[in-house]
Amino acid sequence: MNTFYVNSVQIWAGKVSDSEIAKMGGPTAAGLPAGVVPSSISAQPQSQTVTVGGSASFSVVATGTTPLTYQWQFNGANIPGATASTLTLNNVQASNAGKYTAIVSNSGASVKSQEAVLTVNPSPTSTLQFHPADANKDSSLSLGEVLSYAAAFKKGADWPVDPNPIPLGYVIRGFTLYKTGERYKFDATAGSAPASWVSDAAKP
Ligand SMILES: [Ca+2]
Repeated sequence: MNTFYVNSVQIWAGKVSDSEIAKMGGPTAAGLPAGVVPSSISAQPQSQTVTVGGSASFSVVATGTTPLTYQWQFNGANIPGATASTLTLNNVQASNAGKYTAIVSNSGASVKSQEAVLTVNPSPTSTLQFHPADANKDSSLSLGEVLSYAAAFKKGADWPVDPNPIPLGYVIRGFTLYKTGERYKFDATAGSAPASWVSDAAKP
């Protein structure tokens, strides 16, 4: 075991000057304490395109003397709590589209990553808005509509609206919506089709 002796301790009342630091053991050319490697980014976050409701993930890889800290920004503003090397966005909405950057810092430097652009595509609502059995597209499933759909399913017949062949889950969903009041609405947050069509009791 090594033994260390402290033979002098000095306390400065004011700011320590570069020349004073130099006397204490030699700074680097950048004015950093000896041995500190400034943070630098070795892998930049990459731009991505996702569909509404999907997930996006941005990562940055950095080197330098630890500890390294991370702060992600969205369109130049800090994202609260986004302080890991990877930023994951779930259930992405159109409002999440924009520029993402990471700021990586350590005792030697604070560096900003390149911008990664998140593009958010709208979901194909033209086909998802209505249950395929809703022939007149009035957000209501009549008994006649669900029976016609079920009959086509039984026969294995093609239905004018995709998906084909008709999935059993779509038939069951149609009957469920009919039984719970006929009115329904499209709700992307409820899951993917057919779970995305939910009963809409609020409508008359
Ligand atoms: Ca209808």
